[in-house]
Amino acid sequence: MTVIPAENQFVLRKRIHLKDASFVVVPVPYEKTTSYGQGTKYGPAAVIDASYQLELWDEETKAETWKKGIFTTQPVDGALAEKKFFPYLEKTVNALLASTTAIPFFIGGEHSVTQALLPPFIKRHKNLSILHFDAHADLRPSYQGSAHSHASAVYPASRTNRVVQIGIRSVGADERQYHNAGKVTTHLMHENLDFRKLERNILRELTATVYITIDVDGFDPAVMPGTGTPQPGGFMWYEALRLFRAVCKKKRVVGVDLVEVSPQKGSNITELNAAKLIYRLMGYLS
Ligand SMILES: [Mn+2]
Repeated sequence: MTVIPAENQFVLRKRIHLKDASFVVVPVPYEKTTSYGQGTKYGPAAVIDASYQLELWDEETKAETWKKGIFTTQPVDGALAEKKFFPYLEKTVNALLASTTAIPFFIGGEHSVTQALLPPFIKRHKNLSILHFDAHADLRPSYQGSAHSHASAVYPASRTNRVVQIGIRSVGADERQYHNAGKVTTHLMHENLDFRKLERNILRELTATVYITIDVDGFDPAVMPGTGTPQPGGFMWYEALRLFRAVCKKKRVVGVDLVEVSPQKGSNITELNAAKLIYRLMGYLS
């Protein structure tokens, strides 16, 4: 696979070479199984577009993170049928990891894409654990007839790897048996409002090498209103950033995905906040 740069690079419109990049952004505009609000296939383009509104100097990390090199690839082909898409995406990620040591940031798209993003990381990193930030447990073996559902995002990985869930405030009767069971530790939101304690717990539970999957609905809808299946009472901005900063500083984070941004008419809060979050995480990892 040759990695082709997108016309529009994240944060900077200027093109760079992949070999000079510390981070690689991969747009994944896939949407097939959304069950409520639609539009997440427009998420990646909206987030990249919003990234041009960010200041290049980040006020918290006090760094111009773009100087570390952020390479953005062309979007993957999200129009493929479900059966073809998942093997294709997994192959693409495998090829990407073979061609660069830059840390990938995948922008979805619906959360099901994580099913194809994770196996190449699991294969490469022994004892990888997954930090799963989400309102929903996403542990159903299948949902509405599809094993590749947004409601099944972390089920396959949870069979083999440790999954630590935070922000969770919606668990189905049919997935109850999978939360806080096997390799899954679920921190229900309402039981974990002491965020310092939560930070200590997740740092203990995660292994040394971590993949972070961020469903933006893990945030409170006030922070990320544009998403398909919102839930009340999520993380506020600084509460979440503190946890992410701790994980980025104390663990080896090898990959990140941010999914379920669904641009809304008349509001660009979600895509702007998502872009800022990605840039901030890159700053933590610099
Ligand atoms: Mn969710």
